[in-house]
Amino acid sequence: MFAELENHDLSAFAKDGYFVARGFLSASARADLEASIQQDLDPLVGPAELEADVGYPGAPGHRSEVGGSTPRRLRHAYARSDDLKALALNASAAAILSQLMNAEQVLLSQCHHNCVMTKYPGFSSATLWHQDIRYWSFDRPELISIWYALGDELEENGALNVIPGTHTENFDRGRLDGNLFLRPELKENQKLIEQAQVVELAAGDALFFHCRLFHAAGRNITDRVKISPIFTYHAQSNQPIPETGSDRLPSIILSSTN
Ligand SMILES: O=C(O)CCC(=O)C(=O)O
Repeated sequence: MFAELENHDLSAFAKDGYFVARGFLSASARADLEASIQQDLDPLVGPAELEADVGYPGAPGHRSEVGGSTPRRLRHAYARSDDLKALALNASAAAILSQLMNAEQVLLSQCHHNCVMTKYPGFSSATLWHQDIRYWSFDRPELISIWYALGDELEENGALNVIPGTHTENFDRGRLDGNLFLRPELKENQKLIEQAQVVELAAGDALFFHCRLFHAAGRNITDRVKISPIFTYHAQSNQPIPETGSDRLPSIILSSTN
């Protein structure tokens, strides 16, 4: 159903740096994914990152504090279950990526994202404004991630916010702090942040976004956990730089027919 993108989706992605494929996952695919992910959340199966590890606003200060064992992400999603592997290699997604990248051969990076993001009630943190590419090393900053909503994602449970068009802009180093987050105290950054939009997703939607798009997310103030698998892709012609963190594990070739 999603094998061919409409021209307006392609133009929206080129202009804004993201687009949403609505209703991408069926209810039964979501249920299977949720069931297999739940098995890895309780009890927690590593490798995982805890909220207490990141030190982001709202996170417990230490693993020994109340809420200190709250997961933030299950790492190595591709290798965790057949359901997650099938999602990472989804042929319709591959066809869309191929169009968005104007590339015949698209690969899944096992080194970046490749995880299941979680936001738990009570102990989740906010993520400040950043570009994912900031710690990644490829020939060109032209990767695309797909964020899958297994449940509805709204401002109150920590949906992503984006600043449309920032994937094409260049930002002076001085606008970013030591961890390469936008410095919110700067007037020019405040103007930029005023243009932010929340990307509300319904269960089953897939958000495709460029690795240079500035994005952020708030805490989950509802009483239900939010679960979002995310995978990152690059074209065959855009390889990781040898001996960097982007080259730790081999990328996986996608096929747009299966
Ligand atoms: O869900 C969030 O807090 C956003 C996560 C995110 O943007 C990231 O880890 O790169």
